[in-house]
Amino acid sequence: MTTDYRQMWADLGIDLERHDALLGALPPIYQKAYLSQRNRPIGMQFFDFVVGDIHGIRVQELRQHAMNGGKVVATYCVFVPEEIVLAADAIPVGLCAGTQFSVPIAEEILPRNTCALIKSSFGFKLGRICPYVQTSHLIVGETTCDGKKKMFEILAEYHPVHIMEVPNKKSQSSRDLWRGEVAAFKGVIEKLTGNEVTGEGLARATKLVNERRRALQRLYNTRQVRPVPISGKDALLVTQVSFYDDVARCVQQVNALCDEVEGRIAAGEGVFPADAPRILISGSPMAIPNWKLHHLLETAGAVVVCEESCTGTRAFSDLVAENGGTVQEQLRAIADRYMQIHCACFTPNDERLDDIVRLAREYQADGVVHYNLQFCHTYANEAVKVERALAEEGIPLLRIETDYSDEDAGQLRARVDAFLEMIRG
Ligand code: BJ8
Repeated sequence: MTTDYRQMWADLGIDLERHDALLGALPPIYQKAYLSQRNRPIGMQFFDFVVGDIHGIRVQELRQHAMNGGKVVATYCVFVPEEIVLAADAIPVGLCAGTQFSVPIAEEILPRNTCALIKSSFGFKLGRICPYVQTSHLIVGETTCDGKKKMFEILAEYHPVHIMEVPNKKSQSSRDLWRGEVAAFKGVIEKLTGNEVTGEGLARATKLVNERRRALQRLYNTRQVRPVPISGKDALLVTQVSFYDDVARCVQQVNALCDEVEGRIAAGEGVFPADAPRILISGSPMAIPNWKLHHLLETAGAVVVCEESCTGTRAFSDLVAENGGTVQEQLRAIADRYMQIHCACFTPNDERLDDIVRLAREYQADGVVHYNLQFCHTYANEAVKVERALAEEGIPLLRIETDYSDEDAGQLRARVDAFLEMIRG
């Protein structure tokens, strides 16, 4: 890191001592989880660089945008429509919330028996250790789960927050409510930026975000073949980085990576032996730098071939219709696309069960690992139905409930080993 960044971090109000400790902890973890992998695609070098420079150039870009009068809008959930933010010439940035580092800071205020994702995100703000939060002019929260919803109320004491109401059902009245929330969000963003969200702006932003979705879909499709040409860890990292990198640059880098990985497929090259157990992970999102489960599985001889998760297929599966039209028509198309996200906050949520079974088939998964962050009650309860749906199809399931700490590493290792042993028969 250059000294220029230190000045920038200081200007952003970062607690430099804590921040040094955070950045000091990352390289050995990354070395162990990522750089030690063999036969990685060359295209991953860009993503290695992004992680190595995690609070550097990208923060500088956002800060430059802010100094030029632009706005930065931070989010924690794939329900927040980026298209509207981009259409107003603001920059959306998905905040990370995947590290144990910020959890004890959050526990000074939040109850301990809260999901790690909530505590991690809150701790980043409370401890002033995330330059992305500090750069942002607005955090957009949502009502997807009770813990998050109430955390955002407290977060609003420290940072400007807008909360979108995500309904809990997919009935017509819920859809109407959500359309209203999306329309109101346009007003919030216009007020923040002073820019009007026009039909042209929305069409341009929709096309751009769809391009990123298509690029990620393309990457995921390469994981359906055997032997798999890219590790699950690498694919997860690409998705994680896509939340905060510049959208156009991300599209270009992911497509370049796909060119290379598709070349591997044509040459029959894989990163794991063809008979390595293939695992679909389903459940709670894995915000950067949460690589815990992937690392565990892939160092036990399995390969993760897909994530049915908001840091996976739920982030990019559906496109917004690019039909143009009036601002109202486009907002409606945007709202309707986001209502297709099958988060466990919905009841009923049978579409998610169908997705899991379909993805297990498409990705030739030998087993599914249901990943549940401790104290995430929606996913934990929905896992009961996931288990039944998979049992009907004869697909083995392992349910993992964990947090960001390493305290349960030994126990998880034993359970993963036993699961893989069972799959290998
Ligand atoms: S659309 S999955 S990103 S809410 S914070 S629900 S882990 S207890 S993150 Fe999510 Fe949006 Fe849904 Fe996706 Fe559970 Fe924790 Fe709540 Fe969480």
